[in-house]
Amino acid sequence: MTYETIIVETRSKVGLVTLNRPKALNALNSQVLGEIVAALQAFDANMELGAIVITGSEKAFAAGADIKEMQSKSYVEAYLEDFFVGWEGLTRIRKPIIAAVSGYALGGGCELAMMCDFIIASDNAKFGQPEITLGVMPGMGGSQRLTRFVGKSKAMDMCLTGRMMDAAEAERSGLVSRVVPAADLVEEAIKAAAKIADFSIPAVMMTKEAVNRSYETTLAEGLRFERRVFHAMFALDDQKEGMAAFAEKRPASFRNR
Ligand code: CO8
Repeated sequence: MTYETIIVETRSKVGLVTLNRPKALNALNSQVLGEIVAALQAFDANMELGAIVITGSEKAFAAGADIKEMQSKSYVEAYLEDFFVGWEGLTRIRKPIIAAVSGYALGGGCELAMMCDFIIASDNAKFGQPEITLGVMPGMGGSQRLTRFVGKSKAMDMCLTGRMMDAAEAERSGLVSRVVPAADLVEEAIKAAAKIADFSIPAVMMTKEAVNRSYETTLAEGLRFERRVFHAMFALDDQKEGMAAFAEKRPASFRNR
């Protein structure tokens, strides 16, 4: 598949998607949606790869859903096409996805970052849900995910005032896992992804599934799920190798089985 709005590359065992609509600050239109989901599905199916990074430009990860594309949509059109439901494809990717965010991550851009498994931000990153300033509200998960990540008070503040959160506040609030200098962002994210990709791919995928389950269920059910998946891991060759390597004081060599 050829892509027009994103750049798709691999770096060793890491798949890298770079949003590439610089004139529109990487605004997310339906073409971007289709291309990102297709690229991620291809990475997910490629067993040479163990983790994925999504990034934008230094000025903008993504300045939101494409306002010009949606401004004249009617309610019936939005409803019938179930506008934006396609982004759920991203949440079905089973390998870990890191969002490497520099500059603006606004509206759908912030929501895209939150659909990833964790966010590494550059020190110039700015997160926001400014939809209220356009007469609407978040539509790609912001009212739900932001609230779970930073708590009700901050999520209400962000969604109701439309103010932006800088990288330091985002790290303090738990929205991002780490903040790095802007110049190092992509390399740091790739380094983190490469570290993940060197572990056992099935163990990594099961771990992602278990952590995500914590957002979908009760603590008791989540703990039960974790224990069952943990038991299942004893069927992996990689569990035998990882534990033998520890006991033999040597690095593990995972076979991804
Ligand atoms: N959509 C379309 N075009 C955009 C967007 C966007 N979200 N953001 C920026 N652009 C375009 C601008 O129109 C401009 O294009 P042009 O040169 O043709 O005029 C170009 O990108 C550069 O932008 P600016 O000149 O505005 O750049 P500045 O550096 O002055 O400002 C900002 C940068 C502050 C990021 C500013 O561009 C801005 O405020 N952008 C809009 C941010 C925003 O409101 N985002 C939320 C959009 S709504 C959304 O994401 C969720 C909708 C969910 C709906 C779900 C329905 C089911």
